[in-house]
Amino acid sequence: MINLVGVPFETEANFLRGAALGPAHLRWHLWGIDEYSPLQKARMPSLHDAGDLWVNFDLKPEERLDRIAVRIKSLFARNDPRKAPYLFLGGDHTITWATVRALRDWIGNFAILHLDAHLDRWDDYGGRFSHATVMRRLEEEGFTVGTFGYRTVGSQEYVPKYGNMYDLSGALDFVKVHGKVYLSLDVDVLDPSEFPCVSNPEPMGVRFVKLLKLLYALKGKLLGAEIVEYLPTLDHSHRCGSVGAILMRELSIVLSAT
Ligand SMILES: [Mn+2]
Repeated sequence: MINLVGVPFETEANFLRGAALGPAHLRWHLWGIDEYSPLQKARMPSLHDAGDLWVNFDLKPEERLDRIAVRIKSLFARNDPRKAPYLFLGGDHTITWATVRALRDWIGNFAILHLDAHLDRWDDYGGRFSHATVMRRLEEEGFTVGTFGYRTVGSQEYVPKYGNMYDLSGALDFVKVHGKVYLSLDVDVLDPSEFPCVSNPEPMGVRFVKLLKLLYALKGKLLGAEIVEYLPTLDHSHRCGSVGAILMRELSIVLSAT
């Protein structure tokens, strides 16, 4: 079994909007695909769905995220993340400020495997807490973050100690060095030809099949995971939702093998 939690959160800093609709649409698209994975020769584990964590949109992003973290920890108190890992559905990437701090309070230190077209290491991008600053804030909090698949470096950003531009090579070495990791998966790491429904599309991305191969190699190495930055508002043909649902299925099977 794995635990599923939606975090329908987005700030106003995103170029294109709609990430808050991600959890509802990913659940809906799950109805449209088979539970059996021919790729892993396994069926999706049962999902314990805790629903979505809504918070007052009038609050500042960091206040909303603190409240989300408190609610995540109350879920952990009922369903221990060490017994059945959690899969969080974003929401924009700012949610990681809530998810990983809640998990660290519960299980202690771990590193973050961050797959993304972007470094998310601006100092200020529509404020100190947004999808574009979150990995910098987490490094300031003492987290080790390895970023793989990025294709751009913003004017306030730095190239991280761990990571690789354009492709995912080195990600497994990062995991070997740091032990079990939390996977923070921004779907814009994929090439826009395969997944265009994102806030800030970047060309020269990762092919879906390559991402799946990395996920399969992460069996037994994940403490938890999140899928963020899917924009149903751009998904007029529902092509991204079906890719997202398959990603959920494949990742759930990998997580349940932990
Ligand atoms: Mn991104």
